[in-house]
Amino acid sequence: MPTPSWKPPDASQIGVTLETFILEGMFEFPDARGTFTSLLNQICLAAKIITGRVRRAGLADVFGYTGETNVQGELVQKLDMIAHEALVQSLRRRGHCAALATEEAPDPILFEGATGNYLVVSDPLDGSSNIDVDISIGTIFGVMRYDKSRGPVDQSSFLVPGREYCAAGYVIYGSSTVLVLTMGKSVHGFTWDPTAGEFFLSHENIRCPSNGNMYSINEGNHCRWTPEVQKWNAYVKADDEKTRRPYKHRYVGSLVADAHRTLLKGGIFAYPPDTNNTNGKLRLLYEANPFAMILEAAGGKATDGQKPILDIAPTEIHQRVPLILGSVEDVDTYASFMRGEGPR
Ligand code: P6P
Repeated sequence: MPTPSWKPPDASQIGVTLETFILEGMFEFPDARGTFTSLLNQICLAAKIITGRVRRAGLADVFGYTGETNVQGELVQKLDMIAHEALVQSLRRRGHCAALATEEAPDPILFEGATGNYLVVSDPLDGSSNIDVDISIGTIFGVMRYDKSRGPVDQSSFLVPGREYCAAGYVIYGSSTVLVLTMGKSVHGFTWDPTAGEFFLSHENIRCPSNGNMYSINEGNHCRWTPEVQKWNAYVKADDEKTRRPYKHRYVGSLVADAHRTLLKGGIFAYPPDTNNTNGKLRLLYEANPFAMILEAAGGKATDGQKPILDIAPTEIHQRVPLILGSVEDVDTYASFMRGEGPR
């Protein structure tokens, strides 16, 4: 990736918008022109629409519930549907996306007449239970190619391992709105500047530290974890200065917020299986896979406790999976406990 000879004094590189970055091939992705770039720009447009609605949720009567429940049996927040619709409309527009699978719809949404050979998976608004209390939420997405020779698109078209995704990203609506994107080789972050109406490069070539001193898990589930997870939990909380323990505990309860912090600062995020969620709680296609692609491209790791998330062959578009992600050393230590070999 060309390193600019001069950098502006401020954090963002004025002039390097997300579109420029893609068009100038800075993602080292040969296809990042034409339809692929246009598809990413449509996702970016949806992010702009959603961030506008999120930022004034309290003023625009979009707090609260629609009264419906989604395919997961979860109460649908008004903003969930607004985000879902923004994604559907922006992706339908250009015809590059053949179909979209999201958490808010039981079956994929097929875009009739689309000529493009891409599919998109998304959680349009992750963490929406935090909307009414102004805690960071986010949009998560993945892009995969669709092989037209395999016939008309349907659910089975989406059932490919995350290793085959050609792009993945998320938008975090936090103290600022940041869009983080990878095409598999590098990870970059773009911060929304409302005065310019653009995402500007602000986090160039994000790398996940090889280890950290924070762990992120819902401690309230302790009694429901397996003995192996409980032993790992005790390990990270034990007092041992030379291994940076006890780790600090940070848990927002919004995957995008917890995973974004772990990507930037290192450490580990874990949503393991428990007696309530025997396959974990998070969704493989549109939560775990996008973050796994991002963490691996940034030098981190993402597993189900043992094997890489990206190698899991999906059987159902809404299937859940245990998700352990973060610094390589911390994820490996967790895995050693799952094998019953954890350090003493
Ligand atoms: P729990 C939010 O509802 C979500 O889907 C993820 O964003 C988050 O990581 C997880 O659930 C939190 O679940 O059981 O800890 O409240």
